[in-house]
Amino acid sequence: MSSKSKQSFAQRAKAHPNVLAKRLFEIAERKQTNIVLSADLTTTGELLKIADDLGPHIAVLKTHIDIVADFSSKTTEGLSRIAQKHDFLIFEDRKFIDIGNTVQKQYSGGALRIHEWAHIVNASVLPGPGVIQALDETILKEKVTDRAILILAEMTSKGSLAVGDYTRASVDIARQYAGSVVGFVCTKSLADIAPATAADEDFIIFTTGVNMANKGDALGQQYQTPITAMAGGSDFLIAGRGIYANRDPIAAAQEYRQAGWDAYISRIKAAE
Ligand code: 5BU
Repeated sequence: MSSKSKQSFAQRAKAHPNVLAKRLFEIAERKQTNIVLSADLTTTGELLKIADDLGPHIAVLKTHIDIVADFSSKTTEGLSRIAQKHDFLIFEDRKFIDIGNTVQKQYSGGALRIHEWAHIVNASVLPGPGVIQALDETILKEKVTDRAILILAEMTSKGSLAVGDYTRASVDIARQYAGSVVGFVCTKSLADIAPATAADEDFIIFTTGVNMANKGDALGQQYQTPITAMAGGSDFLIAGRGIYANRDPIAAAQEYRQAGWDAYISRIKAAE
């Protein structure tokens, strides 16, 4: 586990050089939640309803905007309005993975105009560093301070090839673009596979595949619990069906929030 994961979000907010990372830690601390809701709903109405209902309990809402059947500018305008109302960030799980030239068009243009409304996006470094350079350039060119990138360093699906050298390369490339890359999507801390090279390095660990009731699904998804994820060095817990597909999504969100926050508090207490 990295030494930063033993510090509080408030301490990390103070020290972090990236404006969006600071804001994320401040939101988490203010709302006492490290839950990222993976809102994989397929209509605008359902997506906005879950965002509004669960907004008070989450730090970030993660979208797959291309699965929204009736997508229009109303979808993202609605999301941005609700994000402001409930004080959370929006993360589009786009997994950019192409040559830089294509990725810039996918990020800022097209039908989805992701750069306009998503605070956070993610990308795979399978194409090499150019994909991150392309996103970083767009962020710098627009002169905005509230946009950031996560590198997809590992995946939760059975047989994932995002391991070993690929994961190490993810960390190397993150260091080259540390102005915009604020962390990783991965299953655990990467400190063992790629130890920090600077004392103040603070990449944020987002962990998908978090579910309190199931071990996986029929299509290769593999789950861990909020407790195991936090013990492994995760900072933010990404949960989808465990929350939105629950009979009572609000109660489920509260339960995940409590479990994630308790695990966070015990981790920083143990380090004191
Ligand atoms: P679930 O309903 O909690 O299984 O949803 C998990 C979400 O996280 C879903 O949107 C996936 O696309 C996403 N995900 C993942 O499950 N595993 C990964 O390695 C990555 C993303 Br990267």
